Amino acid sequence: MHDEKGRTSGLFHLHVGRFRLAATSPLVMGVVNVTPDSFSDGGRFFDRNSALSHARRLIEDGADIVDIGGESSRPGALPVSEEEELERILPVLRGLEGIEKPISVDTRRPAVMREALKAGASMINDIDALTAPGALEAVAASDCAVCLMHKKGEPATMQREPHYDDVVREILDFLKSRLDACERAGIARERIVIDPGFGFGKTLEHNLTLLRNLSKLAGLGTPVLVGWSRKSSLGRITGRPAGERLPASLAMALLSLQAGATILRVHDVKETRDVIEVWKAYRA
Ligand code: 9MG
Repeated sequence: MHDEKGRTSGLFHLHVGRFRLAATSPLVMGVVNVTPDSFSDGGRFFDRNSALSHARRLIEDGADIVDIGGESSRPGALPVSEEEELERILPVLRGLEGIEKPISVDTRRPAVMREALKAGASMINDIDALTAPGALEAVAASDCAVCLMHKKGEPATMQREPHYDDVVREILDFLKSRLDACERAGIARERIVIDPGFGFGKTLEHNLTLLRNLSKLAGLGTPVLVGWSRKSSLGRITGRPAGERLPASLAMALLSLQAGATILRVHDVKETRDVIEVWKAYRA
């Protein structure tokens, strides 16, 4: 982890259900979208078998955590029903039962959280940072890890001229208040990671300002997860479509590590692992 000056402060321990991730090295979270409309993989893993083989492939490639999502949160995406979300993710979770890596579920619905945890998930990745009524309780009642992400607005409209007076201050204050809410709900710090939510109600400039100030988030003393992989900000910078954003994603992975990120949420696990090795060699 990094302190507020960006210095490495050694081991961090993350308590993820039955797993303990003690890392001297950053972690990779591999993405499995079980959605027909994901911006970055065009819904290629929508059916159960493709999602399962993709999840296994990510683990072979070196993912430390696999994140499964049944509702797209790309800009412009509309919500799906709770039933639909459960129908998408539960068969995948059941198919991964017994796998020796923690499985995270990307959801903001407390009922989905509870079912996913019963079906073997060890982590909840919540783009709403447990603000839905009952979400704190659903996580507190288990021993799963949780990712608290900042987002401004709703996916359907969040990229329509987002505005902040001070983007870094607002996001720090929001994440601090969610950490306090977790503490009051009895969710131990060792179970929590925080995330500035790149691209969630943020312009390219907001994202870059946050990246330059990531060490301030890391200074909260909780591992920082970031997701830049294939995002539209990278398209804004390079002019390339989602399928051609791997080099830009890897560049952002390296910059994020240098700025204090400890978990990288990515589509391209094998390539990202190489970035981590390069960064570690440089730091050594
Ligand atoms: C679901 N999802 C899409 N992008 C994400 C990001 O940047 N962070 C987290 N935690 N989840 C994300």
